[in-house]
Amino acid sequence: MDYNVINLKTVMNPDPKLGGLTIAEGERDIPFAIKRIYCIHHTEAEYHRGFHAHKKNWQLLFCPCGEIEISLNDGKNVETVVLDDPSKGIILSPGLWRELVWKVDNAVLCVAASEYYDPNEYIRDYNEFLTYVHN
Ligand code: T46
Repeated sequence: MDYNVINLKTVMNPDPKLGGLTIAEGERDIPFAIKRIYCIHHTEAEYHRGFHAHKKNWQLLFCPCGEIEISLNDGKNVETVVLDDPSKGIILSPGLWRELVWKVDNAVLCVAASEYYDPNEYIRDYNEFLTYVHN
């Protein structure tokens, strides 16, 4: 399936009370130039988001705080990746149906995207997605 789990450079402060800093550079750590970033926050545990695919948009997803399960579907197979560490990122190519499950309250999802927001670039109907990937 067309995704990659990557290790994001993370610098922990020598004083653990000061925490860490995680870095992703466009066209270096990730295979595209970043046009947009967003984050999803204040979501309660066991709630699901997503239920769509993108036609053009590449994305880096990572979870700096908490745990989020990402279920990916390419129209043939379903695979699940758990983001549970700030330094664990996932690069998603276009054409993957995704469902995201918040495993704990207030987990944060950070996303870097290759495209500006365009609602017409989303496929939000599952049958339309299957037709799209099988043609
Ligand atoms: C994705 C997953 C991981 C905007 O106005 N601009 C934006 O750039 C985005 C991303 C969203 N929105 C609006 C559209 C909706 O009214 O924010 C609202 C929530 O978006 P959505 O229902 O698409 O949220 P999720 O969590 O289902 O999906 C989002 C991204 O849209 C999507 O690209 O892969 O996060």
